[in-house]
Amino acid sequence: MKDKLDELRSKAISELDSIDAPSDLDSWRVRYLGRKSALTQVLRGLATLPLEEKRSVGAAANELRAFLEKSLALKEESVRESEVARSIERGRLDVTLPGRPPALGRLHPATQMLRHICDIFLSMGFEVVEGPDVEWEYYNFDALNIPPDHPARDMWDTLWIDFETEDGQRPMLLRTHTSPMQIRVMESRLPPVRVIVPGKVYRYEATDATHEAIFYQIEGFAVDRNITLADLKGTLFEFAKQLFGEERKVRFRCDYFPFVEPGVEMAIDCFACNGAGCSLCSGSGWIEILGAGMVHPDVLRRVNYDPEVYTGFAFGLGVERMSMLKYGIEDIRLFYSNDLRFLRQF
Ligand code: FA5
Repeated sequence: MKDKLDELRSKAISELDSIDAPSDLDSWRVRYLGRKSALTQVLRGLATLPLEEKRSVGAAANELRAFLEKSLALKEESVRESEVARSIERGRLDVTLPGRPPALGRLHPATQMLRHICDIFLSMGFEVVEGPDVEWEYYNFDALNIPPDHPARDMWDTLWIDFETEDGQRPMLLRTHTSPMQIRVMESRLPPVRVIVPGKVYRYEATDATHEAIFYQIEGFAVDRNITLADLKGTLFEFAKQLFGEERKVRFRCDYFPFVEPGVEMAIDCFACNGAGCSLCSGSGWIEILGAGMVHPDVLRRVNYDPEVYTGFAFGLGVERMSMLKYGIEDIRLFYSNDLRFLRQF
């Protein structure tokens, strides 16, 4: 058996030496190391040999296998090198050509806007906090003065999670807004708080040019002694100036959200028509950009903040909508349709 292995070794090596094309290396590998090769047959047949012979033949066959594998690897390398050398000689490979630049990715336009808005509020002393996308009904609704059966629940078309408690309730959902984080943050710390919460929100609604089912919001709120509506207006006015430019006018009007009192909506004058009225602003001259208000005393009481001592403001804005306004994007669905012609513009 030993002689047979020696013979195999010298035959394999002399054939390997004579190879100079990569395709021949593959057939050599099949012939000498493949499943049907003589060496593999020897290794498979070890079990039938007497113990002594099994040991010595096994060791020799394994050593030969390792030797052939190593020789093949060395040969592959030298064949590759001589291929390159031949290509250079023939002038087919020009090593002086500049390399191909690797394709660089970039931040998604929604992420860019999200970071930009966070930076504006960070510069005003706000802190960034994040919260869960899968939320309890309590935080998304009840704690925000929206009990079951309250008609305000219709303002947020909800995706409920298929999870049932022992008493048959289904209290888990995908958050419809970032406002639940008002409660979570206030529950976990004492005033003063000044926080912004960027994150994804989910709504069970049909998409159109201005509505997505999954989009980003940024919540902001501040609670302390003596915070007034003037602080809310001042903060949001400064934000709009930094994002949209000095020349934009801002308008506050009453609006309804159950967790603020009073509630307001903020609009900027339409940048397309400068307030004259056009199709973008539906002829009104104004474009609504966010909802806001003074934190409702019942919300403060629920987290054990004394509304006689502390007051606060809160606001919530849609990130993609801000990009649409700033860059004149006409359809929100462009953000998530993965069209590189759109994405590469940012
Ligand atoms: C809210 O979600 C309130 N939580 C905002 C709030 C916070 C009010 C704190 C008061 C105090 P609303 O549903 O209007 O409100 O959404 C807020 C913003 O999200 C809107 O102004 C808009 O910019 C954006 N938005 C709403 N629905 C969509 C949608 N389907 N697609 C994209 N953006 C949306």
